Amino acid sequence: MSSLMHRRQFLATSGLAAASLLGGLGPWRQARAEPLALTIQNARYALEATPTEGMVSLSPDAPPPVLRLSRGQPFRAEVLNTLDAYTSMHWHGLRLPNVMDGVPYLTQVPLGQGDRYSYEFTPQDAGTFWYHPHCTTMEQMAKGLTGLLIVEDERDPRFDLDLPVNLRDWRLGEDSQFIDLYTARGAARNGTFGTLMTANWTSEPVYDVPAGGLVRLRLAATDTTRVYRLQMPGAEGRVIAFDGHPVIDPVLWPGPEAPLVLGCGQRVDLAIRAPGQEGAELVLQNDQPGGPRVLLRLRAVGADLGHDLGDLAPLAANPLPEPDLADAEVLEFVFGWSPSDAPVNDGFCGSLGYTFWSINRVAWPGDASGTGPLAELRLGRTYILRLRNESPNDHPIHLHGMVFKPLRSNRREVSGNWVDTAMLLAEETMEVALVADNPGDWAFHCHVIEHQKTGLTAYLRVT
Ligand SMILES: [Cu+2]
Repeated sequence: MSSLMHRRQFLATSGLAAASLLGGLGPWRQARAEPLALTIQNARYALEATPTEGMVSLSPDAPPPVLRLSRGQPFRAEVLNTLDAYTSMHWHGLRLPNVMDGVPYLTQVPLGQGDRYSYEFTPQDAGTFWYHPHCTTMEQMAKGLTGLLIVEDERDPRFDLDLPVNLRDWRLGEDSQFIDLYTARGAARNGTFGTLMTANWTSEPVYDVPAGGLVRLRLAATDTTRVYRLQMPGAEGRVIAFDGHPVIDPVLWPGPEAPLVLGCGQRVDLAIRAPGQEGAELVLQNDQPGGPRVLLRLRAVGADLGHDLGDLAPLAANPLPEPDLADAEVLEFVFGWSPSDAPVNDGFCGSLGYTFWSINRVAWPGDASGTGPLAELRLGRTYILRLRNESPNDHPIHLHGMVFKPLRSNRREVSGNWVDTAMLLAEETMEVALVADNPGDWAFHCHVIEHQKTGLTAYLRVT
């Protein structure tokens, strides 16, 4: 029997056992005072029967742990880099001081081998977020360094099970070892897709959930390339949060007719009532060419708890600044091909060796280039960002440090929920509104990492 079979069977034993597998350290919960030591290091892990060597994680033999913080409680992490490559850590979706944002040259120097950086911030928003490096990003993310970060709130509704899920792919050969992490062909189109799809570093895990119980499924799309089109047919549930923030504009349940589009870096929280009958299953799948592909299964166990979604308290609102649309300035951004004479992006943080993409016709020339901001925003002012994708490819456009609300699109109805990423479909123009309430230089880039690293990167300055 393969180790994969062993792990699947072990995963199936209980939801709690599964949760404890999320990191070699176990899920980490915020205690008092002590800084959390995070050591970026090489790892080895059996994604398939044969262990994959040369992975990147925070322990030698396990996925990066789920970090659980508390809203309003200071968080301190000391990150140590043991890799023979530069790195940094970014806390995706969190609204924090600029100097803690983890973007090389913009907010800190890159960390060489043996370097440390103390990250310290107090989360003001509760919800589902994640962390990943922002230097040598392509290689380190593709090889494993993506983990969930959950901010809890004492007012959170009580679920029978809280299940964080890290959705991502891997590019492995027949021998389960890494193959080329990207191709030029992919980088110039929709990115280079993985060969193995996983949830929590497991192919098609089965999670036991209490029959008739209420489950909070926290889904994070941390893949470098894949835009998910999620479906959970036949489930009784609702979408309660998007990109970490409580849903204020209802989102359709992700069924076969209306897959939920989750771009690279985005999160969605689902509240689900598990089937009452023991053994009954719910399937989370991705709608993709060739037909739906199973990502994970939830299997009801035990006697029917008979809980009711209607009894769940709503999520408490996060303290987000409401845009003043009557007094908004419009800023235009166009995402497309790079000019033919654009230089190749290079620097300490890794180069793919090509330039294909640009924002406002400028290809990001390199992290250390000293390029100025793409736009300067006045602190406290409302802006409408008009985001025009003139390419035939999808671009999940992510802004650091602030969140925004989609207003309208030329292609579809958009939901007016707070997000940190505008999921721009091919040829789509979307307008989003934000209050520039966080001073600093904030990275603004596509989260298809091959696009980010071949020109589709810039930053906005708020003063
Ligand atoms: Cu892109």
